[in-house]
Amino acid sequence: MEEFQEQVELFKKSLFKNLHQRLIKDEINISQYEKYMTVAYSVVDTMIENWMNTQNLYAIKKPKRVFYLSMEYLIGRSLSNALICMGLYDIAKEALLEWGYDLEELMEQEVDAGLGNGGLGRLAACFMDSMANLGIPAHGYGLHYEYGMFNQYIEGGKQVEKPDTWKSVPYPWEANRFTHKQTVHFGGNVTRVAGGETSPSVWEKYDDVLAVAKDIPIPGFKFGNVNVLRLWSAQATEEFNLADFDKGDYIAACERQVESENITKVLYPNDSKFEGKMLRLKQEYFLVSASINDIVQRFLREHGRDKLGEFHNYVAIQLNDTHPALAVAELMRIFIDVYNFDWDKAWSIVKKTLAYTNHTLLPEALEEWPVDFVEKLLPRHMEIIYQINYFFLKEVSLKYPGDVDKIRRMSIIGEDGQRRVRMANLAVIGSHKVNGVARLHSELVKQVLFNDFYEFTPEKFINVTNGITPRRWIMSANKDLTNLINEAIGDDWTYNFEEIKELEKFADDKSFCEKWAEIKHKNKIKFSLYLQYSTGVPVNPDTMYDVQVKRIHEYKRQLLLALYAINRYLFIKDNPSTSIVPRTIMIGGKAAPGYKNAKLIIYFINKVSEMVNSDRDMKGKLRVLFLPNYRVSLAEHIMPAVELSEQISTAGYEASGTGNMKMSLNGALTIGTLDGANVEIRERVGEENFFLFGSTVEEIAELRKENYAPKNFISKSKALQSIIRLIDVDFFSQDEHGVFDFIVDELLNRDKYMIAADFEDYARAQREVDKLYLNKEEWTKKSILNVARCAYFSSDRTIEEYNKLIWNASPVLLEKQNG
Ligand code: 26Q
Repeated sequence: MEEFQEQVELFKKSLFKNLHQRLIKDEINISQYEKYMTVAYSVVDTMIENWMNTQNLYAIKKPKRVFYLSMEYLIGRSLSNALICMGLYDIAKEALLEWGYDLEELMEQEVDAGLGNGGLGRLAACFMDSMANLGIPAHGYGLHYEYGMFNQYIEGGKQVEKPDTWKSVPYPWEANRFTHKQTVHFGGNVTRVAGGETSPSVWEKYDDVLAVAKDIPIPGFKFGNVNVLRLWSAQATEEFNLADFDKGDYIAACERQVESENITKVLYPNDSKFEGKMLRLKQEYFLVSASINDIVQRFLREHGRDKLGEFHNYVAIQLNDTHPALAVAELMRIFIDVYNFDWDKAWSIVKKTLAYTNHTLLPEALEEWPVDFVEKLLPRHMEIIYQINYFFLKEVSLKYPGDVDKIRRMSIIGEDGQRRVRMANLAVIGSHKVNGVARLHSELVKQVLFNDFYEFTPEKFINVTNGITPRRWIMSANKDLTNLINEAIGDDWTYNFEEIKELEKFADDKSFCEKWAEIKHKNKIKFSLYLQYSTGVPVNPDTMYDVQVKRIHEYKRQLLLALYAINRYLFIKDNPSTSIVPRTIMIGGKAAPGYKNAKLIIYFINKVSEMVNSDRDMKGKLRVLFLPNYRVSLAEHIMPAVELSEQISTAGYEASGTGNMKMSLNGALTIGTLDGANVEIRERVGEENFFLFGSTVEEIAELRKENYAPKNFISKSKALQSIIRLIDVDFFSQDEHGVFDFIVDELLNRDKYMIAADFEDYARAQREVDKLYLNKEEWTKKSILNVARCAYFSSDRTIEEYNKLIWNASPVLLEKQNG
């Protein structure tokens, strides 16, 4: 206790020091944001020593290092997580209290670092956390977008995008590494020095852009390790400015400066469709070139030029989807043109260094860059890609002589129509391991997406099921549940998450169950207060919280939930005196700005919401809400309050999903299809603790083969007929005749994602949900079992698997800090 009070005093000192010296303020007239910054700086101060010690330790030990390359990191806020990792949460809370401030209130001041779209970006952030937690010598590389994921507003029911100005206030969590710069080349031309196709070339007359490092510290919890996420920011070079300015054309020089700095201006906001914009290609190469050069330079510093042939023994590079796939060509270029390795030697090192994670089966999301784009921007890389392809296809045709179709399919260059560079083929060919992100997904990767490659090199293809970090998603987001778990089973689970299984013993403990249910209810109240204050919308915590939050996409079938909401609406209308489990259906998520159908779905949900919520017959029985601006910080508020987790994608389309894990680990029950990681969640929690519905992957394939006609299913469903009729007669769009025609037409005539085929079974599963909800004890028991049995979905487990199956790095631990 005394020690605690001492630490509180120390923290207070640190607060005052930072307030004075960094914010240059005294205690009068401090804004809320300045108070938050004062706390943040004080926490950063405590991390700096571990940060430097960790990096120095790595430099001394010279271990194999892991480099994670990703175009996206959806970090969200950092304060709460950092306090927990540094063991400072209660200390800071008390210090602030004595100063007269509320920590939780100040935490709300922090902006989200929203440098990602959705699942893939959030996964990268969870992985950074777990790598630090496990003491793996790892570095993240990404881009420092000036504008991250847009802010979503709903105006007249429609999505409106506003820029995310997260950099308009000082951001305390990054260090400006202005001496750590890399120069990235674009354009120019290539001349061969001597020799054949595999010998070095000289790339010249290119334009240069500087990549300046901004480093974000990533603290672990179990040990004191602090790893670094390095984000590159584009800056014009001085030399090239000078040349231009000397010519006397000041404006032209400024324009070129602005153009090069545009590279890291904005995150592309689409997460499920490839958009072949030149600026995006520039971004991808900018990340790749700056990072790979940084990695090679660090290697040379640490191991020397003589060891370069053993590069792969000290460096593992993980490609987060194909977005950084140019790393294959960039590494080859460096080994061949700069260090004069012969082709075969270089190629063998590159393959042993790189590994690639696939996150999607959607054909429209696969990156295929027009050859003339790549040629223009990266002439030397295009040459190398041709050469890689030439050797690879030679091998393929040795194994399958005369199989021209196979060779056409496996080529890096797509020849139909405009010639394109298939980044997925490049990534597969240049990697020693390729993984999917859930068991089912990895099977489909092998059997469908990359079947030719799988048959060619089966040992290359593996599964590593996704996970989420329990630090942010339980310990930080759900502090009351964390305390209850600690009371019951101690805090071992916070260091070794498998220990959460010990909770299972308490699933039949009546008093524990009551406390568990109480906390869920408290979390529901908290969320309703948060919503009330942030959006002005009241929610009744005595209704079931039925939630679907994720990016809006047709395959995720938010429309299925909206149709089901109408179904409940109609039931209540028709049976006004029948009692029904009261529900609040909440749907949240952003639509890519150019994705018309997704935007229409948002509008539709909002119109249904208007109709339902204004109907007095629905009072206390049904509310439908669209939650605006779903993002990491909102996710942290809602996860602890969810009771029913909607994971209802068409089987075979959701690679994994990670929101499903977040909800389950916060005690929600899942209603879901056999898609992505749902399959594994259900397997682990037990089928009796999961509401399964819908067609399987095989059944979906069968339906497609037989020319799926939604009308065959609609004709058998009175409910669907009534719902569609209501939409068709403009019930939800009375002053806008026909706005939802597209939805009606899609449902009746195409129904690409087979909503009609799954609707009745979904309604059946929802009846099971209602039935169970009436039995509060049973529901609570299942909720506890969901948490107790989901240890597998910790990203610590995921990272351990990546390390065992792909990286083979050894942890280098700073002295134990917690536990
Ligand atoms: C590509 C080229 C040009 C512009 C944008 C893109 C682009 C950007 C982001 C393409 C895809 C993405 C993001 C994909 C994504 O988030 N996939 C999700 O990854 C999660 C983590 O593995 C899975 O859980 C989800 O199932 C999957 O949809």
